Amino acid sequence: MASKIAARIVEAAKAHTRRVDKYIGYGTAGFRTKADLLDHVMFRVGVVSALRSKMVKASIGVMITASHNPEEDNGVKLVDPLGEMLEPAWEVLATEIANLPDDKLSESIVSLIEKSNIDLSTRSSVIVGRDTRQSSPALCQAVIDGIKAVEEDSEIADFGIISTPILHYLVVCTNDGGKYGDPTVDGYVAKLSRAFRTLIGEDNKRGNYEPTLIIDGANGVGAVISEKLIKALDKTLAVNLVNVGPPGILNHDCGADYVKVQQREPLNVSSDCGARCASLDGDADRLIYLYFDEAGMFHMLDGDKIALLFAEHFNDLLKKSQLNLKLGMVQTAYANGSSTNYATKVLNVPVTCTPTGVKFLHHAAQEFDIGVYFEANGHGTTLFSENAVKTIKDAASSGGNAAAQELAGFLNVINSTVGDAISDLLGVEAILHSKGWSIKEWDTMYQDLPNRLLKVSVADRNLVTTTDAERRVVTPEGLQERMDIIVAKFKDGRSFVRPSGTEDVVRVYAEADTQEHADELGKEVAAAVSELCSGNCKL
Ligand code: G16
Repeated sequence: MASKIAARIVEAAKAHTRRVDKYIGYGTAGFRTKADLLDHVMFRVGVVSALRSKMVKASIGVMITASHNPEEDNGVKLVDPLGEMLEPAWEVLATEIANLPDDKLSESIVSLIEKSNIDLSTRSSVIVGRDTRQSSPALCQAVIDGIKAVEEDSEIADFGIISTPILHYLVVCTNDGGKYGDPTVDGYVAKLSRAFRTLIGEDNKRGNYEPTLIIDGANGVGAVISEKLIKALDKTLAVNLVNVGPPGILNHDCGADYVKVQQREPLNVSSDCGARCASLDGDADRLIYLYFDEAGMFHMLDGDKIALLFAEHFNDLLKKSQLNLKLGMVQTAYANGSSTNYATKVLNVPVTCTPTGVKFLHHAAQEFDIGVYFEANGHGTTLFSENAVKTIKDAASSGGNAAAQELAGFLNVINSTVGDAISDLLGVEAILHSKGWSIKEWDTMYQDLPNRLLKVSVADRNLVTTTDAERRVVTPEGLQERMDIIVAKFKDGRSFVRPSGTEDVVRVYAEADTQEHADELGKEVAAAVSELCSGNCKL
């Protein structure tokens, strides 16, 4: 049976031959590179997803997206049955299969089926989604061809253009028989908007909170979903949606990554706009807030500020409701030093540091009853343990505990399956409303240490290896020692470097007491990386 399926796959693969011998790895968020290199990878991912589905006897998700990357890139992420990222051992298998020469495919598929004990009689079930990139429909077809090569009548639910978080949501709802929500896009929008409206109640204006918001849709799927959401919110929140297309300019001078890295406003948002703005990224899993003050100065509230807003509010609600649940936070090395200080010293909330990649943060957040995890780039969510969900719901339903009822409301607004810009946005708005805060009051919770992110193009970014949650360099030899000397010159200086898992660059992070010093520190470290890896530095 295994060899029969392998023969079918080899036959179908003739329409998706491996025309490039560039090695393509499973990076921070799946396979990601230039779209025109990905046809054979997509076909093989389709094969892997169908086999994985048979093995786990559940629906698997496949999302075609390169998220924050430019339009010409594309990629694919695989989602396991509980909505979590693909199991690491299968990342390795998928990478092996994606990079095999065509004539080795058969042998490798047979060995995968036999070694993993895959029950071939189970019907494959795969849920597929894609972002708005022009290359996505053809790459999606390659995935579907791969799924069908394994089994012609596989169950394929092709949802077309959806956000990455919606794909995760659909996988969870499909596998749990609809307990988490209705497994449709409308079900997702209805669930979140209903929960938000319940939290806000009758009066959508409170204290200094104004229910008006600009959403920067990054010219991508975030704009598509926001349009649906705006209708469903029914004026509870008045939204002015900008950067809604046309196709081909995804993330161009807009979106969460642009705002975070360039530390400036996106296109079509200006200093006289007078409102707070939420920027989404290309697949709507990241969120960054921004505003201009009375003097016209730009301010950015990134993933750290969002995490602290959630952590502070949940901490407060836990105290008020007298529920004995352990709250914790998870960050990466990119977290601003001030945010970690605020969490540990002011809120007394424990903070775990993991390597970059939401899969690591998600895992670490499961250690707490309520685990708030965010990367500084705006990618994150809050996890509630089974015990937390039960404790909160019990307290809320017994009556008279307003804080527990509010916490219960957040259980429905938050998409715990993965970082979700739309759900996070509604969470932020609900908290600001609850506190009666303007964005400025939120911003003054703590002051960020000035920082700078740089990219260095090098011949081989994998020359750089790291340890200690990416905070120390192991190779190239001598780089960490050079960095230690440079960092010591700057007051409050901190810097680290790591190879990107989504772009062909080495990333450099620097923070110091002033912006000028952070910029200088970043440049000096980038120059050292460039010299030791023979590359060139660019912003
Ligand atoms: C992905 C990952 C994030 C990661 C980001 C950048 O985000 O999901 O966890 O922070 O890539 O990764 P790197 O620095 O390795 O390039 P997205 O939104 O692009 O899918």
